[in-house]
Amino acid sequence: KFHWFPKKIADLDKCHHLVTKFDPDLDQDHPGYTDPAYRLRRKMIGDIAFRYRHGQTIPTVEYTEMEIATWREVYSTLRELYITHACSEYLDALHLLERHCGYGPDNIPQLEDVSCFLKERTGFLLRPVAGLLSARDFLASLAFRVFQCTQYIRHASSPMHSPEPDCVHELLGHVPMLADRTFAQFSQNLGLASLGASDEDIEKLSSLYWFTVEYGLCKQNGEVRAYGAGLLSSYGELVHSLSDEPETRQFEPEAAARQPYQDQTYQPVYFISESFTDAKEKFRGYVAGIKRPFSVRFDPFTSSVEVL
Ligand code: H2B
Ligand code: FE
Repeated sequence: KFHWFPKKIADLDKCHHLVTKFDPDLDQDHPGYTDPAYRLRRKMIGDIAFRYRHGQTIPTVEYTEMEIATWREVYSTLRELYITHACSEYLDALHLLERHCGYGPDNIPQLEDVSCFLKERTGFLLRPVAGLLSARDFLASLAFRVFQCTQYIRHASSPMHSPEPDCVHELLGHVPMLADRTFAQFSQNLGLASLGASDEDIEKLSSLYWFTVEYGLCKQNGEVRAYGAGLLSSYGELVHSLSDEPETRQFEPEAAARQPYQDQTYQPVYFISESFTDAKEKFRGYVAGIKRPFSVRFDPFTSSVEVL
């Protein structure tokens, strides 16, 4: 007996299980907890995600001056750091996004435009989501080259930090990397490995996801650079990760899958990959060790998985 999982891309309409951790309505430490206007705004934007079905155009959000000011502050601060801290794949994609997708300090890009851009680059699509998704649903969508993306922005009182994913994290952290072919394939492989997996394996894959997609570092021309979205969307941790404070280890999937992770403060340890190709190859070996009573194959012509 194994867990239900989506077999075709439209099945992702059923992968919408939110985790209430960090929810501004329930978490007293959330910076928006005592701000009813913020919580109302979140409901309006969240409704777009609840109503969304696969294949529809993602509705535009007219962001307010205050929201754009929050975006501007993060964008300008991070943009300068990227030059010395982000990997080359990230920088190349960011330039394209600035040229073709409305990326810049004065505009919050629209998910529909970004989704069209990614579709042409790597076949990835975005779909709106109202908050933190369960790991199982989140990983399952990656199997179909779909990235579930929040559309609201963090609270104005803490532009440099958000306890939960927001559009700054998605658009500045994840999107540029999803435009890279090798990284996109790595992400999809992680998703495919999660389909129908045991709860225990989902835990391990989440941990792997955490130390690569969210907090990964890589080598580049003798230097270490960041490619993880959690780093590229957080000024403080981006600087910290490349300082000599934290412990760093060579990326090994087995070790990353077992390493406990931190979602409250900076990571105590980071894993450094030689390259995305290297990470992808090592991950292939890891997946071969996951026991499932079936195997899956993605059919790109129909965007569905065959169960073998
Ligand atoms: N949900 C959303 N909306 N965005 C994420 O980046 C995210 C998620 N990451 N759910 C997932 C969980 C990740 O932490 C894993 C796979 O556990
Ligand atoms: Fe993320």
